[in-house]
Amino acid sequence: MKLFKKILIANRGEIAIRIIRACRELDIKTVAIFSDIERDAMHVRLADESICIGPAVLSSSYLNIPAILSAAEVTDAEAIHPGYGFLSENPQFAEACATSGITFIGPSTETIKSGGDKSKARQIMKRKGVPVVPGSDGPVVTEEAATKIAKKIGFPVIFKASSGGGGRGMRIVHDEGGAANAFHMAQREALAAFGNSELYVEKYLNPIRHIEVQIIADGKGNVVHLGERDCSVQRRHQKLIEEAPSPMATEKFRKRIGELAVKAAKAMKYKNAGTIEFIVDQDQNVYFMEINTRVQVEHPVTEEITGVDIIKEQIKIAAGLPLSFKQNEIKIAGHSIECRINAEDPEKFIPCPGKITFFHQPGGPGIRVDTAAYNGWVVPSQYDSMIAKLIVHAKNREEAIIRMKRALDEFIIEGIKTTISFHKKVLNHPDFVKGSVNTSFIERLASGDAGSSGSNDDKPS
Ligand code: MV4
Repeated sequence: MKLFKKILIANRGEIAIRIIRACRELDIKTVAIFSDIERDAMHVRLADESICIGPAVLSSSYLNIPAILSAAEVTDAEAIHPGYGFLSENPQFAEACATSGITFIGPSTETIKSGGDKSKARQIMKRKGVPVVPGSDGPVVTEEAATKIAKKIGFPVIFKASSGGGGRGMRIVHDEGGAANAFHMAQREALAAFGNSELYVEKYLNPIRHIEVQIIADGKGNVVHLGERDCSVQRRHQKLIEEAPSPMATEKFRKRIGELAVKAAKAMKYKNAGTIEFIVDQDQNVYFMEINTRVQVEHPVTEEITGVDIIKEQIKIAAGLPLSFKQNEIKIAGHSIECRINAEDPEKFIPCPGKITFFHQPGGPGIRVDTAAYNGWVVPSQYDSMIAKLIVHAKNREEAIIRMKRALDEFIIEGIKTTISFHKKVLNHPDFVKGSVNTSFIERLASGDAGSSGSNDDKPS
């Protein structure tokens, strides 16, 4: 029995190719969509069919809901996989698919909506017994109310946009004197970025690790977690390196955070694949931060250590199949690391689009490269600068680091600048080697200060 005859992929780049690969192995035909400037893109070549849906500008192409639905209709696609970014967490898109009789491969419109409202998601978790950082109960409307809560929980606090994410519409406040200004700055930024100025308040925790748990749910009551990923190595809210398992996690910790993630998923009536993001402080307290209602860039590290094909599972669940595994069948094997290779200046992280004049990707044991790049491809300036994900798998963290360094040495990309040399530096850094990283690691590295202060040792001093 075929799950679907044909799926349209509402995305581009490496994730479009990742989805095409899953479809091929499930004997499902694929439709690629592309913008005017992406006629020569690899996802277009690898799909069974392709449709140009408009000019390069996002609102006319990869964010153009009517054009994408028309493309699905004319090609007789029964389902749409949104990938990550673009329309993947847009409740109007999920709803429009349903109205057109097309299966949206992801959670329900309601779940996407609740996940997008960070203040509401926080309230749901609190009510269902998933720990949240001390803070406001729901949105805070006035600067006076925000200051009152801040004084109650104690400074520093952080004002966050309810529609936020990615660090925009966020302000850290160190004392009462700074509260009013920060409140209005955050409001203004949130309104400009998301069209919604609503804020909520949390105690600001630092240093922290960003640890997230992959969950998968079939909508029939089965919710399974696939362990945690440590995404603490990031710069200005852009993740650079992800790994699984977390170097700080014991079996006991994994069970604890995994059970919290399952509880969080159940609280959202979750269906399909999703990620529960947590903040973990130095005493290993775990707090719910956000839920991501899409497949994530870093899903491969979880696939490598669990053997679960997350994209295939998403498609099977969307087709109405129950999960084919139980929690006790999920075993963590070895260690996996992902380096995001961006077309950027490795020191200033400024995008560096242009023609790739030579391209050779690493291979051999334990190496996976998810990319849409090829020799002669022109990296467009209109889209994000990530051009490859280099993923390694080895039997433990030490060997995974050795393998990643070997793979980075083998990776040859000429004609544009990339972040390969940056990754080599991080992989040689004593704090990274120790697994002693937190979300300030890269900023401290850039200031020449990493390793000297504020490092998260995970042991009491
Ligand atoms: C926090 C926090 C400390 N305390 N919340 C940044 C992005 C947004 N999704 C939430 N973020 C944070 N929320 C409290 N109560 C610190 C951050 C944060 C961060 C979180 C994850 C990964 C990297 C980060 C970098 C800076 C700040």
